[in-house]
Amino acid sequence: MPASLIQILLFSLLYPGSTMSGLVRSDTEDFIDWWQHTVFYQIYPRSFKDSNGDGIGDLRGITSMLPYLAETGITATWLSPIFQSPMVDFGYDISDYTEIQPEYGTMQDFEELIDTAYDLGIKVILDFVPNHSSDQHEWFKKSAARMPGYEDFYVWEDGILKEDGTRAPPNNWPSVFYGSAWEWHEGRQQYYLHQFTKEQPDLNYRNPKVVQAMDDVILFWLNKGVAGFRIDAVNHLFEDESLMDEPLSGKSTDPLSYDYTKHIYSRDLPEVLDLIQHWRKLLDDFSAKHPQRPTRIMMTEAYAGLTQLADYYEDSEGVRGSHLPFNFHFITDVKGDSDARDFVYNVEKWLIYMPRGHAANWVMGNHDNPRVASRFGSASVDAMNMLLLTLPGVAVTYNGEELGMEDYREISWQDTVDPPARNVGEELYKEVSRDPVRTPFQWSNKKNAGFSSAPKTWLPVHPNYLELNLEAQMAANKSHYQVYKDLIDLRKSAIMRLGRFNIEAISRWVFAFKRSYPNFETIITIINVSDKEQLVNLTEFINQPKKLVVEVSGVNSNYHSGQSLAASALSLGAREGLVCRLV
Ligand SMILES: *[C@@H]1O[C@H](CO)[C@@H](O)[C@H](O)[C@H]1NC(C)=O
Ligand SMILES: *[C@@H]1O[C@H](CO)[C@@H](O)[C@H](O)[C@H]1NC(C)=O
Ligand SMILES: CC(=O)N[C@H]1CO[C@H](CO)[C@@H](O)[C@@H]1O
Ligand SMILES: CC(=O)N[C@H]1CO[C@H](CO)[C@@H](O)[C@@H]1O
Ligand SMILES: [Ca+2]
Ligand SMILES: [Ca+2]
Repeated sequence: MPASLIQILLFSLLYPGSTMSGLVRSDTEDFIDWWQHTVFYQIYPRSFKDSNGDGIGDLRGITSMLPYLAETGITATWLSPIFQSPMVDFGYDISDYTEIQPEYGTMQDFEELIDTAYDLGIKVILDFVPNHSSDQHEWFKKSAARMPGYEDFYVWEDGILKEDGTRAPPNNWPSVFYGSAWEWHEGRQQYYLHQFTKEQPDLNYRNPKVVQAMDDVILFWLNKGVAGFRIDAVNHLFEDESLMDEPLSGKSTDPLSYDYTKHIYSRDLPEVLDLIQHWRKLLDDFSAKHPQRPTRIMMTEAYAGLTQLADYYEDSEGVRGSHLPFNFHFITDVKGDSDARDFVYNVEKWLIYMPRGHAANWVMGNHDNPRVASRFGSASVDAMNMLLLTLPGVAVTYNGEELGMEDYREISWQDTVDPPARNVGEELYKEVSRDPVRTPFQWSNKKNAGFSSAPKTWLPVHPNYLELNLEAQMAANKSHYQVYKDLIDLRKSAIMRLGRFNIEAISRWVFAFKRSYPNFETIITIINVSDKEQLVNLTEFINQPKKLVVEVSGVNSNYHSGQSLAASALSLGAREGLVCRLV
């Protein structure tokens, strides 16, 4: 309804002081740009779709499935790394930032992907991994050989020569993936820093040549038509120049474990913010120069404190940085046994810290963490998608979560490929392995779940694919996929972009939130986060003599869409979520 939309926009211009927490609105932006209210669908390229039968997902596979995204109503996707890589960390170890990994295809395949996506109205975001390259990158080889111009591309140090003539690393910093963060290089006769695997040497951002080289990489891909970047591990970009030992955290007694030290010299340094702001400017300048394409944006990945993440959005001086600093609280701060207060608290705290005029974002999963069905139980899949997709701002979905795919925990040691899992050994690998969340996408009940025609896929397919797959969920009368799609449809309505937001814990186990705006029907989401059924009274929360009508209900719900409910005595099943409309 364009007429009412115009009314709404006028309203927000006329009444700029009205409170709309979590909603994009500032005095300078009188419209909502594409990235402020979109669903970013994360594709893990290795596991999405294999087009040539080698058991590994690839670009042509992705391109062939873009119509699926479009049909689902997805208009933006971010791809985990597709660049040339020895694949020690499955693409997060890049040996050439401007080449496509041959296993995934060619530059022409990539250009076709971008063109197809553009035609389907899908924006493509690439994963940018600036903290480290691969040790096979020519920059690293040149730096190791002290070639002029490259000597200081990486973080090199002599280390400590002990009295007995043996050598030790410069300090006690452990790598994120276990073991010292320093590796001795025979050729150069120095240690180099690697915050992740030893095949991922950290680039030295105190060297302006490195900053320039990475700017060139960003511009290269912008010129290919990408809508922006998701920037990996930003809080690891800088280290304190003193390289002092870090204080012990007391959380682990194993000096090789990442938990052993408090990372005060190797993480979250103030310089990180400067670099984020520098990249923002690069993107803004590019967008200004090429206004025919949508605004180019950055999303940043950092498991960091709220105040830091808020500064990424915009610092205390008002300088803007990341469009969307990932909000991982649904991954890190709520669990299967969290109650309604925990959810309400985690939603509110983000909105409280986020500076005004920015877009909230909610990440429900990624390729590093257990899937929703495994974190909250499979009964929670629909409720968690309702939560994700009806909150204000941006939602981030990891591929397969729309089907409620489950972790495959039974991957054998022989089949395990994830580096941190390989590092800790056969006894402990299951505790840290990220392979279970990276198994191939379950398209159908055919061979390899329709992912590949290969005799063996790079990771095994979850055996539950015979029942749990897209084809079955499309054919069913009701399924996780259809709930997800209904929610995406609902998001298109103006109320979901503009509605003011209010959330409350109704009881210990049930919380509800509403999106409301004058002259629009209010949308209410109600979620029971526990395992029992009970009655709630929503009269006070609704506070209007209106009828509650079901808009979207979950797979196991007794309610169907269009059904009228008594707000004063609403029964919710275990782990049930409901999205309703007040009419
Ligand atoms: C869908 O629902 C109809 C009517 O309720 C029923 O006859 C049909 O068998 C259902 N189909 C599936 C695939 O469950
Ligand atoms: C629900 O709450 C309202 C307002 O507090 C109260 O008037 C009403 O009696 C309650 N209804 C039931 C069925 O408990
Ligand atoms: C969520 C995410 O992208 N995690 C990545 C962070 O960076 C390391 C090293 O590049 C990767 O291994 C993770 O997958
Ligand atoms: C509506 C409601 O509160 N339902 C129940 C959800 O589950 C918990 C614990 O299993 C019950 O205590 C709640 O009553
Ligand atoms: Ca392939
Ligand atoms: Ca670094």
